[in-house]
Amino acid sequence: MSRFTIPPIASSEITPEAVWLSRRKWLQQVGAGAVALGAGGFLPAGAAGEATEPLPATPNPDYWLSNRQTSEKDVTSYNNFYEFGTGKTDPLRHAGSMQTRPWTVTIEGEVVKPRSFDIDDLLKLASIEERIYRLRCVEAWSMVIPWSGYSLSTLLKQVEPTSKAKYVEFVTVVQPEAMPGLNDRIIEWPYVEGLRIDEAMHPLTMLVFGVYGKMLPNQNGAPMRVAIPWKYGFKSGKSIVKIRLRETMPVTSWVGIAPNEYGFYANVNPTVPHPRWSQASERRIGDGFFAPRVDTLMYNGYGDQVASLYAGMDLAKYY
Ligand SMILES: Nc1nc2c(c(=O)[nH]1)N[C@H]1C(S)=C(S)[C@@H](COP(=O)(O)O)O[C@H]1N2
Ligand SMILES: [Mo]
Repeated sequence: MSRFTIPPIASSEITPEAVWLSRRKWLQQVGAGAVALGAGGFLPAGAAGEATEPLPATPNPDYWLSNRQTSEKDVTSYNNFYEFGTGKTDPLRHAGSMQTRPWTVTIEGEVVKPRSFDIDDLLKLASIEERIYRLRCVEAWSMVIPWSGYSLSTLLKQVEPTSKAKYVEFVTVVQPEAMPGLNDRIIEWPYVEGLRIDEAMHPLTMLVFGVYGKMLPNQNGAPMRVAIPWKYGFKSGKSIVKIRLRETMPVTSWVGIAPNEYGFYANVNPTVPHPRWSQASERRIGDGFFAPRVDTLMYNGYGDQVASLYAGMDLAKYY
C-alpha cells in the first residue's frame, strides 16, 4: 500500500509526479510549470546558473541521434531533482550550494573487490565519450541530450560482481544544508534507484560526468549520475555516492511511494499507460506548448538494443 493519499485530481498530466503534494503546493507547481513551458526556459530571478569547466569528450558514433538536440538552456533549467524542490526550476535555483568536492563513490555488496573511488579517479578510469541520448520523463515530456561519460559496465567490471549480484542499487547524496526539498518528506531520502544486473551491464547504461562538453552542472546530477535512455527519466539517479550490488531487488524510491503507479522496470512503453494518464505521446521540451505532440516509441526508440533483455516477460505486469 502507498504511504501517501492520492487526491482525486483530474488534469494530472501536467504534474503527475506531484500527486502527493498538498492542493496548494500542487497549484503553485502547475502555475510555475505553465510559465516555464510557454517561455521555453523560464529562469527565476537569482537563479544560480553558473557555467562549469569544460570536459573534453570524443563523440561516439554508435550513440548518435539525428534528432535536434534540446537547448542547453532547457536541459539545465527544466528538470526534476526533488532534493531541491518539486518545481521544474527549483534544481537550477537551489542546487548551486551542493558540495561536489571532495566526493567519494563507494561500491559494496556482492562484489569480489569492494572499494571507494575518488570522483577525480573515476573521471580518468576510461576515455570520456559524448553520446546523444533521448530522455523520456514519465510526466510525458522529452529531451535529446549530449551526455559525456562512459558505460557503467566499465566501472562494475573493476569491482568484479559475484554470481549473487542480481541487482544494482544506486544511492544518491543527502546534503541537508544544501537541499531544501528534503523537508518535504515526499520521499524517504536518500533517493534510491536500481537496475537488474544485465540492465546495468548493458553498454547503453551510461555513467555521466558531463553534458554539452562541460562538467555536469549541479542541477543535472554533478559530479556523477547515470543515464538509462530506454527507461523513464526517474530511473536515472543523480549525484550518486554509493553503488550496492545485491541479491534481492531494491525497493526504489518511486516504487516505495506508489507501487501501483511506478514499477521497478519503468521501461518506456507507449502501450502501458500510467494509471492516471497516457504514455502514448510526449511533448518535446523547446518545441513550445502548442506544438504537436510526438508519438512515444517503445523502449524510447532503443528496442533494437534492449528488447531482448525482456524476452518472455509480461510488460503490463512488469511495468
Ligand atoms: N537524486 C535524484 N535523481 C533524480 C531525480 C531526483 O529527484 N533526485 N529525478 C529523476 C527524474 S524524474 C528525471 S526526469 C531526471 C531529470 O533530470 P535530467 O534532466 O538532468 O536528466 O532525473 C532523475 N534523477
Ligand atoms: Mo522524470
